[in-house]
Amino acid sequence: MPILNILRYPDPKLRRIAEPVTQVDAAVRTLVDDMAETMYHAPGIGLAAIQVDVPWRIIVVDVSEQRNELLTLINPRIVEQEGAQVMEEGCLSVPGIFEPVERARRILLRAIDREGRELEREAEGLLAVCIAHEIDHLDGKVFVDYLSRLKQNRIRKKLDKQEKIAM
Ligand code: GNR
Ligand code: NI
Repeated sequence: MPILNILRYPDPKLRRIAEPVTQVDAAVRTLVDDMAETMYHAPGIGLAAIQVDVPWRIIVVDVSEQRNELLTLINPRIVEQEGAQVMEEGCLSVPGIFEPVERARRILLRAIDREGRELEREAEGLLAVCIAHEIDHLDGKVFVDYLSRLKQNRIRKKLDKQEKIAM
């Protein structure tokens, strides 16, 4: 299975709003499998389809230490949230940058799984942060949007420099 290319901030394609999945068919399952492989290979704890240039509402997440608790969430939505927590976030689309972001401490989530079944679950801590980070991607948002203008400009300059070294 192929490792997919991950778009890099500030690519305007990361700003698209992903479309709901209407049917969990073979094409969706193949994408899910390729996304999981790409996430584990990176390595990362989550990946949104938007990051691999597919504007569908699909995310994969695995925050387990053993890397064996894959969550596939299709059309995910947060239906309840409470509390607040600040965590240092990173993003595969913003390599090498880590900054604190405040999000809900606990969320209640509804989604469709890889088999097309409705699921509802609670998440807190890192899992809640990661799911919120991925759902943001589906809405065209990147974690750096929560940082000050000054930090955003510094990040853009740093990534530009990295890009030039890589070429
Ligand atoms: O790998 C990732 N680590 C991470 C750490 C803290 C908060 C969020 C994340 S998600 C990120 C992978 C990614 O970019 N998903 O979109
Ligand atoms: Ni990300």
